[in-house]
Amino acid sequence: MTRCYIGLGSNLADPAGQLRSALDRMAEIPDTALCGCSSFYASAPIGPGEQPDYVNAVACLETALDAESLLDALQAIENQHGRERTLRWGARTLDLDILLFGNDQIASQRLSVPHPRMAERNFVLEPLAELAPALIMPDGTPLPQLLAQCPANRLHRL
Ligand code: 5RU
Ligand code: CA
Ligand code: CA
Repeated sequence: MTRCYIGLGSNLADPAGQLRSALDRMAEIPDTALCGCSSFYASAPIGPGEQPDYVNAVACLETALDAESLLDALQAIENQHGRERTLRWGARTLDLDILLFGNDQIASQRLSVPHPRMAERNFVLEPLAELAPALIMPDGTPLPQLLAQCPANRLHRL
């Protein structure tokens, strides 16, 4: 079994409801257990353009799937939640990112794990630290060190 951490985000159509529903669906992924979720956080949008505030969280899964099969299952859940892929980095009903997949480092066409920009995003690191405060990244960097170096962005626990 592989312990993985999944980033959840939504800023459209009842974001907290989208995250709750996504957690229910994630608990039903075959050969996979949902073993925890952080608090939900309201967070100012980062990136190009104007868009609504986000609700973000991080969940922990234990899975016997390989990373690509887990990605397939997560993308199916995004699609069930009406995810539209129009603008890159645009507002979305549901975004599910594989942040960490055990200690694997994956660079394939479909997947980059650890998530290549998680160290710059407090809306990822803060909820991850709530679940796993002493986590060590696959490259040996302690999570608390990433947190200390992460740019500030408006974020509060709901
Ligand atoms: C550029 C910089 C693009 C940072 C993106 C989220 C980025 C977001 C999210 C918040 C995006 C990717 N802002 N912006 N939460 N996703 N607060 O989940 F994250 S678009
Ligand atoms: Ca994302
Ligand atoms: Ca994504």
